[in-house]
Amino acid sequence: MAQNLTHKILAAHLVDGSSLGTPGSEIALRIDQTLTQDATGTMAYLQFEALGLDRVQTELSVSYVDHNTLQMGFRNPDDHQFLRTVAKRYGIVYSPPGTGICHQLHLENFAKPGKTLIGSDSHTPTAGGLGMIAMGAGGLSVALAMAGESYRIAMPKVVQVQLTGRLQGWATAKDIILHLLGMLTVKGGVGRIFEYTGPGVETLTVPERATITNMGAELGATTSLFPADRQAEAFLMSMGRAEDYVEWVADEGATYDETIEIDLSTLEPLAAQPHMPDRVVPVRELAGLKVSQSAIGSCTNSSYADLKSVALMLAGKQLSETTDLLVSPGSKQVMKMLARENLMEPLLDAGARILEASCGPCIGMGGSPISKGVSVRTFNRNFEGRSGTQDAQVYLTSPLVAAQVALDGQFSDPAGWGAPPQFPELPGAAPSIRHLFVFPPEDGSDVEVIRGPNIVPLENFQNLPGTIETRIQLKTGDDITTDHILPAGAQITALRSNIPAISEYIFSRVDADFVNRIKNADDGPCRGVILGGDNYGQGSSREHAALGPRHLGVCAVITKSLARIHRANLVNFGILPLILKNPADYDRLEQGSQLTIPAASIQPGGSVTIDAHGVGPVEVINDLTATELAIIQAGGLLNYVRAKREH
Ligand code: MIC
Ligand code: SF4
Repeated sequence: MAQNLTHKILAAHLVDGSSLGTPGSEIALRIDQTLTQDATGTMAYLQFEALGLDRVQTELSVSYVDHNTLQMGFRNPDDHQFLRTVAKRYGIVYSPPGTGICHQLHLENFAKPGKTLIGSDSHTPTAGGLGMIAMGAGGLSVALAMAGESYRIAMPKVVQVQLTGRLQGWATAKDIILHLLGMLTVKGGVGRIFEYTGPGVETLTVPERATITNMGAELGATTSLFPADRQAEAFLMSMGRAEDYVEWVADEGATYDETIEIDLSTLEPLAAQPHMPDRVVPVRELAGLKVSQSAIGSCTNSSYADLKSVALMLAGKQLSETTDLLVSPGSKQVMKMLARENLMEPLLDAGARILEASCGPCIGMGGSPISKGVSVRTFNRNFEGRSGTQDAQVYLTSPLVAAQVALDGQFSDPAGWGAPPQFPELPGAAPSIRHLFVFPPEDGSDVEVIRGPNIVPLENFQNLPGTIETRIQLKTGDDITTDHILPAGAQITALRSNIPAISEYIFSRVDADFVNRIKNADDGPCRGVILGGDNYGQGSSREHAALGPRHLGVCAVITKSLARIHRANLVNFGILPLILKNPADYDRLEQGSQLTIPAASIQPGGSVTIDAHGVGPVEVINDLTATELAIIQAGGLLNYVRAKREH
């Protein structure tokens, strides 16, 4: 039978007894590659160590340092040292701070068509631009994949995104994904994989494709992918990796669960307005809006072609005196290519500030906008407060739009911009930076893993009690992001390897009293439940948004619906994800409502009745598999796997 590309790659990685079955059923996959970044990686490697193996079991595992690169005290440098030594000890490739942003580096140096990758960062699907199944996961899931365990997910629906035509004028790849976000919203991709097909695909280079697969994460999608075709071959050749090319395309006549069509020639420059990536409008509608800052880069739009087109636009011009321009290149390779073609000079001369090749302003590590400032960013997220300035207004656009508004100091109608710069071709042979990665020795058994004071040992969690007696400690609205649960920013993110310390910030921007309240609850092992709305936990893969609440004593989250990675993180740390059978019960329950949850009666996929004191019975369902339920009952995945491995 004719297969789509998603099914082909998944089928080649199915672990015994598992079948592609129907959407929603559980599949277990062999994982070829893993990646971590520093902010989630320290925990992932502590968890890997706890499994007691001598070496990673994957074909390739890479540890990138790109989030916490600021060194304003011992914490981040200590983390880097831990990551460097732990990588050498267990057979992991180490990418030092400043080398680049994990997704850009992985695409350029390690991604391979037809392979599977999981990464402890939600934008891991970026590598789907090169024809692989690349998924974001919590750090513990990545640790288990490094230990050779299969990765279990609910089989997603496969959505065909049929592209026809060719981008025109100032429209770019970014506008394709912004268009989809406007159409489908941040919940539209949940339980789905987006597979791009059709004649429009051939017109897009791998870096353009990667911009689209990167931001598929904002749709809530499991992942997105493009075929590995002539464009993929050209990209790999340019990267000096021609030998990694294998053709991976869908069969002729393949079928899909759903289809969306986009005529590329009809797209125009778009912008996502504050504070959600799906609040998309045409740029022309924003004409006249003053812009105080423009920021180009992040894992979404920091490729050679992205920055070259900006350099060409800025050549011989100067920024508006009221607009700052920050440029974060994706990798040192990108910087070398720009330098080689004398393209750094136009950026510098125009007045741009060139930052390190790291996440930087995208995660509030410097580059915060002025109070109430309008910041136009080529990034993928514009959640409130994420820039570090609580009342800043962040718009997401393509690099071309971000460069134009930096020149003009305001938005204007692209119809008046004249001819767009030509889209840059990939260089025939890009200068390599391979020697900057630290490759591990064959045998790392005598390498000492160095742990500074910022590396705090893992905590042991108890089993789930049979009956949970506790109260709702917080009631939240819809679309709560992991940035709401645990904010980013230099001060907080530096505590990622110290759970007791970082837990002090859980929900700090939503309800400053939350931590106090839950700490003072005298409810025994379960100190509280969170009541959420729709799409709870969307955004980042940071498992700290589950681990922190667990440390504080949260034992269940009751919502209308949950985002995929966060749901998995809750399971990994033994927090019960329960779903209201009747969404209207959300309105009946209040913060402070006392609950009795008969946890021992919960069956996989079944329903139970919670006694909400003073409110009455509330029915909740779950979509847990038998294994997931057993994991939660054991107090989390680490307990579960250790017990299994001992038998
Ligand atoms: C993000 O973009 O929010 C991050 C920071 O890259 C996160 C990971 C993290 O919180 O460490 C992500 O997207 O998973
Ligand atoms: Fe880094 Fe931003 Fe990409 Fe997250 S979204 S990996 S913080 S550049």
